[in-house]
Amino acid sequence: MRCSESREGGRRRVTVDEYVTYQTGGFLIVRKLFAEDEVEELLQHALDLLYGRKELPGLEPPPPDAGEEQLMDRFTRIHMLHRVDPVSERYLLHPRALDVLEALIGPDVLALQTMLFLNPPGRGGQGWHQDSHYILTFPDTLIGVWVALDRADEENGCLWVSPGSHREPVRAHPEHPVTVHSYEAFADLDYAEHASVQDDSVNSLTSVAGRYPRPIPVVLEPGDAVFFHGHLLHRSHPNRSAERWRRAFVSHYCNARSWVPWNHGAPFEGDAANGEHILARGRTHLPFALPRFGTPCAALEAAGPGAAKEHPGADWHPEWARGESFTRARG
Ligand SMILES: O=C(O)CCC(=O)C(=O)O
Repeated sequence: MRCSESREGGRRRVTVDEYVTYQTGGFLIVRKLFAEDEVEELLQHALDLLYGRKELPGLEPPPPDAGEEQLMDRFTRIHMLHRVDPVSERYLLHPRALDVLEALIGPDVLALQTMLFLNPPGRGGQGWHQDSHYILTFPDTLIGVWVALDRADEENGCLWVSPGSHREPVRAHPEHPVTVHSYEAFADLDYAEHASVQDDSVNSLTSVAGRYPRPIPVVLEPGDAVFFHGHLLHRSHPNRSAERWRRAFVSHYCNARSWVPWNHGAPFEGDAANGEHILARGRTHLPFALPRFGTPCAALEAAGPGAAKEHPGADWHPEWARGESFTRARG
């Protein structure tokens, strides 16, 4: 008997082949992670925020006379919206995403981060980088989930990955040598010079990616997702299409028993920020946060009835909507 036969229905179960694909290549494509109506909701939400039709605490509305160019320039990505936005919290804690995460990095899953990408024509792009360079978890169990809201392909700036490169240690920024790896323990681990910079001639991770088979574009239809390892070298190019958007909803998670000295650049008490991040699945001996908007998840189950009402105050930071890469957001 397969052990999964004894479990309840309705889950997005991961096959052994999918698990091995993730472990081997450092990424796993899951088609139709979000349903059509869910993608529609997120697309509409993204545009409502961009055009100022919906307001959220900390997200400054555009001036009433703002033209199209000015609106497009407002942000190409907004970080950590789930701290102030019930819609983003709901998709961060989406049960199908958590089902897959439970198999890949679980059983205990901590939800850390959200990014809403807009990328209209001519905008966007980020050079080679490893996400564990920015989001620290000890032991390192970081994983990203990149969900396409528009079709994402080479023309409009899809994600590119370097298959197998997740086996590399994480390279830290020279000015921030705190990393998941101890530099003292390595004989020859170099720093990442200009990580995330799109100019390959200055970004030292370009040559690390070059040690692996050719990078591949991750072409996705709306609702499809790629789950990718925190060490995987990946990048994107600007949207080169004439009129297609490239919108995406991206979240990061780690095993809830990892210690997380990271709060996206915002202050936290003590030497770890676990208490700021939501326990999405399973259990943990470490602190965790409740969902602020009551999205069902393990944190609420653990805290018992009534816990959803006890939201702490919002601590979202306006610079999280400046559209820059998250290089500045260490902490
Ligand atoms: O979507 C992009 O343009 C870059 C996304 C990325 O690098 C990430 O999610 O870590």
